[in-house]
Amino acid sequence: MTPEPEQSAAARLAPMANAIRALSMDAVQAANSGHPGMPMGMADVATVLWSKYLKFDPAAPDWADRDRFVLSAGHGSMLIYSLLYLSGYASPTIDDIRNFRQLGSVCAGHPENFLIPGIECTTGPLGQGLAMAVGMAVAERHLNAGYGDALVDHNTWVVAGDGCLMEGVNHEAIGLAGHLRLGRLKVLWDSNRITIDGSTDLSTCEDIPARYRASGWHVIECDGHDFADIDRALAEAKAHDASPVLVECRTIIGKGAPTKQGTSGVHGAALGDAEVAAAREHLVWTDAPFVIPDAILADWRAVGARGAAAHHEWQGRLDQSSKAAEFAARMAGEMPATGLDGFIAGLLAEPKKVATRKASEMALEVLTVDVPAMIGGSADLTGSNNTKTKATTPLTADDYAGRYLYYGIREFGMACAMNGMALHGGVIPYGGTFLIFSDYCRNAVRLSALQQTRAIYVFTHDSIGLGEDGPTHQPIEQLMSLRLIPNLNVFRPCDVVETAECWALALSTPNTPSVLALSRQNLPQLREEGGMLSARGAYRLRAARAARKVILIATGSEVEVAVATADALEAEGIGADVVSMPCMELFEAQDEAYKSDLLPNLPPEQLLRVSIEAGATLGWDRYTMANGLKIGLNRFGASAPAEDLYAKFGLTAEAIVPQIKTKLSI
Ligand SMILES: Cc1ncc(C[n+]2csc(CCOP(=O)(O)OP(=O)(O)O)c2C)c(N)n1
Ligand SMILES: [Mg+2]
Repeated sequence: MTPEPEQSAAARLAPMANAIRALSMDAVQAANSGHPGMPMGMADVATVLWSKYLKFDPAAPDWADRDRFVLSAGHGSMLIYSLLYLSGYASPTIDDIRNFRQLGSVCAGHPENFLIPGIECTTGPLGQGLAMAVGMAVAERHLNAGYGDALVDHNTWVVAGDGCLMEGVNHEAIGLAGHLRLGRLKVLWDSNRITIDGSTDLSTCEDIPARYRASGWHVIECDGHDFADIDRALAEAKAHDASPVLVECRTIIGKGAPTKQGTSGVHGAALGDAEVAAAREHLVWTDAPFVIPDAILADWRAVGARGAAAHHEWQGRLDQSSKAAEFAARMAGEMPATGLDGFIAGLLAEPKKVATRKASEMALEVLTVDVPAMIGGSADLTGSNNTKTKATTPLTADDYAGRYLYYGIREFGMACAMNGMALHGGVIPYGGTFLIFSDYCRNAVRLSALQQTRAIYVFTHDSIGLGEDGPTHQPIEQLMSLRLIPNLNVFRPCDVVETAECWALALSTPNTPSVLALSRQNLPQLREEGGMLSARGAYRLRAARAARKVILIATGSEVEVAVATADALEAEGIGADVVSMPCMELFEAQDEAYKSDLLPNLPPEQLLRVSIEAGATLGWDRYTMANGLKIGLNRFGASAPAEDLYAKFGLTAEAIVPQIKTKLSI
């Protein structure tokens, strides 16, 4: 094909870009809410990218070898909605765009991956889109190492704004990407030097290209409104795959809005009727809102049709491949059979007293052999999180086939990358840090839940039981606060058997992320029977022997305390059930009959409910009820051996029994 002369390319591309501008300003105007500046400013760059460089097929948004396009600057959602509609995806429709930001429209305020198949990830929390793209690029290289260029050979393109580059997580993300030499990652920086408060001069004088270069990136610059220059920059970006690439696209925010462009006024407010009319004149756009002239739409649809051939050829290669079935199963996220049942049977025959972090490692030794999709890692706490197994050799720039990522001390970057990997598909990421530092990556954990990814967080050192490191390292409120996040399963297993069960459960929910809160200290094996009891979320570990007066409900390391408390009560003729509750979310999902059998609805003087968990007690009343007893810790811990701390803070049978007797008026 002979290249199109520059002049005619620009003549074709300019109206296509203006279609994005028109849709964006009209949708924001109709909603009287939204962000026109970013899509109008990046319309020219996006048009060149989509019409020439991005590999995609609107008829198959889930085609495994498509390029990934991440709109990290998620407030500019009208950019991606416009691109998807114009290039011919089934969703969104023009009516969805008309109803931008309204109830029922898939065109939500920010792009949501669960509403539109062509949206790779949910963005809006600045910085995380780019950081997720790092994970997507990792997954791509890893799968390429396993399945070759014939099946996996695509780029991850990102549009990021000044805000995405300013967020702290950007440092973590680009450091990791540079170190891993992720040459398939191409970031297009919407360098308009404007944020909400005004010029970026107000808050930064950073030399961003120098920072990227120092992190191992290749940096290219272009005029983001000169089609030929954009084309040159993107050609270079695509060709360069020795390292990740940053393309600084110098743009004017709100380009096309004659009096407001270049100012922070176009960032996040409707332009207003007068400015929209002036922009129409300026852009020579005579059509009514939401009407795209046939010729321009045809050019866009031709762009959309471009990828069908590549998709078809790829399908042919897949059909010929001896690994076709395996690849399809991997991309579908199917779980193979594992040897976990046998492992648990071994534990029942020969009980083990180990920390649950160690128990997790034991389960992982089995799982990572049987589930090749699992990619482990830790934010520099590998030896403490016990996340590395024999099967998971390091994933490095020199060996993308590896399955263990040394994330460095980058908790947020790690969690974002895990989301990106899970969203890419074909891999199941798990990663570790201390539970206390879950706060460092909390918003990414939240996005795992919102985006319905199977990311598995291994959060060890889950209470004051970690001991001597003291209150800075001892989580108090983290456990309960993670339970506040919808669609997140928080597991806190009490022993080696429950830990294995919780791992199996975490792997079994492709649309729900999991947290495994694990102990540093050794815990006795309390489970004597199999049966995957953790799947119920809570179950009766021990039934009362004497007449039942008390139900002790505990999680994790405090189940041992509950058992000791029950023993002491039974010795005095007070019957006590012990309920282990490794996962509140799964228990909540049980039917009423199961719930009320486990926790009968009786007044406390007949049946006292007691919760025992070494953390914030707020929320436990859900199970103890108003007049129950909540044993926990509503203050910071202290630096001392674990046993001394449990004694000091009253997390012992000796301290708990008298309180129960008082409550029972015994
Ligand atoms: C983590 C986070 N903090 C704050 C915001 C609110 N916010 C949305 S856009 C924006 C400014 C972004 O500036 P830039 O990326 O340059 O976008 P532009 O104004 O150029 O469109 C801010 C602060 C956010 N979405 N996410
Ligand atoms: Mg900006």
